[in-house]
Amino acid sequence: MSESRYLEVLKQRILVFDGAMGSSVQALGLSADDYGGAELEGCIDHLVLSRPDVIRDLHASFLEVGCDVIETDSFRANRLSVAEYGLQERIVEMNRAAAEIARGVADQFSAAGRPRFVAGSIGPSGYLPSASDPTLGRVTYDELVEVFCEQARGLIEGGVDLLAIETGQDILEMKAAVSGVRKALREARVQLPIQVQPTLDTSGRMLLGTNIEAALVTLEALRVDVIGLNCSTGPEHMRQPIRYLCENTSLPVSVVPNAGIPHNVDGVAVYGLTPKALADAHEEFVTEFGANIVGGCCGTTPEHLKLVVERVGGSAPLARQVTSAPPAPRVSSAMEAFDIAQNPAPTLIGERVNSQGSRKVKQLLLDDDYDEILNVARDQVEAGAHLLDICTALTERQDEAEQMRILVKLLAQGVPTPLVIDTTEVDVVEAALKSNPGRAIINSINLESGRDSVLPHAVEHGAAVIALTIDEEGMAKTGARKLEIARRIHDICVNDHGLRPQDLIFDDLTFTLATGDEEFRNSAVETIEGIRKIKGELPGVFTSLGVSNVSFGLQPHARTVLNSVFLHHCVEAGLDMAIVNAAHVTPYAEVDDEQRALSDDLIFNRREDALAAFIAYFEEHEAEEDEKVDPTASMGPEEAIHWMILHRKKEGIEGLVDSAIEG
Ligand code: THG
Repeated sequence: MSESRYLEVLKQRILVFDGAMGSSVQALGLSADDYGGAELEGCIDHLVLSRPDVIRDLHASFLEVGCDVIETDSFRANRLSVAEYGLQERIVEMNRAAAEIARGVADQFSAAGRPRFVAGSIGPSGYLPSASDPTLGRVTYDELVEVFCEQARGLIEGGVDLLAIETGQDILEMKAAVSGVRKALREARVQLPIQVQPTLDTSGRMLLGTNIEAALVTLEALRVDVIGLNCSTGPEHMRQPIRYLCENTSLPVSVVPNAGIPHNVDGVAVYGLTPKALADAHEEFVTEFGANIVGGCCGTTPEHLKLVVERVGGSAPLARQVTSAPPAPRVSSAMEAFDIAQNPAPTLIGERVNSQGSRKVKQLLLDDDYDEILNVARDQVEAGAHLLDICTALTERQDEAEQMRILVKLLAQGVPTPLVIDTTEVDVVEAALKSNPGRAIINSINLESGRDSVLPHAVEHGAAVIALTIDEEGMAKTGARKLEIARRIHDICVNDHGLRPQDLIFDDLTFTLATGDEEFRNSAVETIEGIRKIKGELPGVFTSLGVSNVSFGLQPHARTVLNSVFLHHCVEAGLDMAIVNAAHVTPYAEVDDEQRALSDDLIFNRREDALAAFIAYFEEHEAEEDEKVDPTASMGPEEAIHWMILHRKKEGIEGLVDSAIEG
């Protein structure tokens, strides 16, 4: 199907949206009868049925001053928002009517070479799915998808040119809205652009704390067509975030501010921004930053838009810097965005919040002690984890998906870190993605399982995917086989599912070197070689590794040393990310020459007796290490407290303070 007219025109010229619907209607002082009776008074979305002429005139007033796009009177026409008026069974009818009215007026004003467009307005539900407050969070993601699908169905039937999901306050709800709109488009067998506009308060964050970087990453990953900001503030507070968007996305950017922040005068919201001030701001956004769409939200009148049209309407968009240098691929939490590949490498993925990798977390999950799991997560973040791997699989219980849902929701509010969803079950992946207000990483798929069931969810939610080099024959053991499998997975993901190379993270796995078995002695070398080949042959993809697998079965201190040296070589070969116990990563610089040499011999399989020599060294030095681990053992209480304060050992200090008090 050919690209939409709207997106085509956007390449040529700046488009001007209309001004306020809500505040314009309020200014008319309509009666209860106009709304269709006392019980419907104030329901602006119902006017499309009771007073279509009023809405038609409002649309015309903006088209007359030269606006290119009018928005349907349907902002709150979803079944949750209009339930208070008992209108929940008339959603499709209302939205269809809203779209037909706007379509009719827009067509009257359209001329050859000067199309006028209709944007189907979709506002928030009034519920906040990410909120911790259960009264606000009482709607599920799946319900929201249906709510917005139903609204979009009416708008599409009425003939809109695009869907505008606007005034977004909760990024998870915006995700659900995009999914709902997509579903309605699929069902109607049409392709229309989706424009998304979160709302930032004066602090630059969405209501639940999402900053503009995270909002961009999360929404762009959903493959929306236009991204921008509307409502809440005047243009002044939008300057920095709009500049950010223009510098960091190649999508068209829209900016639709209020006529300033309203003051309350005798119970009425008064918007003070003058038409000139709005036009000045938009001129800057268009000519300095490269915004593509401008318009007005609450408080903006035809006078405002008339001046905006005169100033910027129809002008050619700026060629933005970003189009020549696409920004680094990122993931996001509910709060912030992070580069997938941190510089310096590697990106650290905290491994502890894992029922299968930590006895403690396993017990906490068995006990449903989520608050304590949150503490484990916070410790990982404090220790330097950029991302958190989370796993809730337990053989003792059958509710992995439900525990995952609860945990994701808790972590989204409790840590600023994007999440890595570690599971082999597709329903668990789904539960996680539907409760995560960010762009997550799915861990993992392989050629044996997961790919065809999990990948559609990755696409739907814009998630990145860790792919293990495992096929029908099992785990690849040589660098060449690891590359061969990675190539197959790459082709399936990119060609069959439409993922981009940058959405793929290959984990070429390693076995432990602790057994000394002939069969596994080259495991580490082959893994390093696999990383080098994958990075060399598959441009744009990332690599990750569960590093501590290499040392399973060795003593703790020996493990941290071997992990550190192995990680060093992997990063040199091109490893981007590592799943580690963030609190126990020993910097390579702290590993001495003798330990490096012993580790290298083992990793690169250079000596027949490499494992024996490595183990012997650490057995010999274990006694010393014990002392190193607790130098306070030989100190008096005061000296010990002093040492601990110097070395920032919090638990130790608390313990000692307690015993000092008792003593
Ligand atoms: N690749 C990918 N995902 C993975 C792995 C991988 N997920 C799981 C695992 N491997 C990475 N996570 C861990 C978690 C814990 C440990 C190792 C890897 C670990 N646990 C201690 C042990 O077994 O000795 C247990 C300590 C305790 O109980 O507290 O070492 O490779 N994509």
